[in-house]
Amino acid sequence: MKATVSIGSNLGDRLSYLQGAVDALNVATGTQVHSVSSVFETDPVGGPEQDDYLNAVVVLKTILSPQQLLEVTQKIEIAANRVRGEHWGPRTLDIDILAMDNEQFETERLTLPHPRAHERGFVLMPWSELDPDYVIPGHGSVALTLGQVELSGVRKCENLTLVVS
Ligand code: A4P
Ligand code: MG
Repeated sequence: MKATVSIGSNLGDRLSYLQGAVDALNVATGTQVHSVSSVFETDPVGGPEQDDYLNAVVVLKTILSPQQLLEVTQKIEIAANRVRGEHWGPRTLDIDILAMDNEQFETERLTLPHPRAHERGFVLMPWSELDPDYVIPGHGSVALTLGQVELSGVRKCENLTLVVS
């Protein structure tokens, strides 16, 4: 399956947390990183007043089920979140599963596609670099959807890059 995930950080060494997520996703059993977007600095959306995020999107090849991939991403978050304070406050690392192939379902633990992905510039801008023609189930293509959201708070960081090792 193709799985697309969003990674974000707004606490501590943000770029290192994102790079750590890429590395961990690549070495996890059953997943391999296929491509990684540019890094974007983004105004926080929702939540309490907090610092700007770094956000990126990663496309994976995986043999895991959606539930198994969620377990992997949550373990990676926990490993990076040891210094995390308030639950709903700023976070060292957030990994959201945006979509997996054409899966469309809602359970208590997992909703695919991610219910807010199609309305967020910080998700759609990096996603459109990697997979603009992908049709988000229940919405439109990533490129089309990107044209319908506010992008003023999303700035590409030309001097920051993530690598796949
Ligand atoms: N869950 C359900 N579906 C999914 C999915 N597709 N991927 C459940 C991942 N998790 C999913 O997530 C809460 C629960 O959602 C999980 O236990 C899982 O079972 P969480 O990561 O513990 O908490 P959260 O991320 O704080 O909550 P939530 O509601 O997912 O927040 P969002 O929507 O992820 O928003 N602004 C900028 N600029 N950049 C950001 O990255 N991120 C957020 C978090 C807010 N504002 C932001 C950013
Ligand atoms: Mg989350």
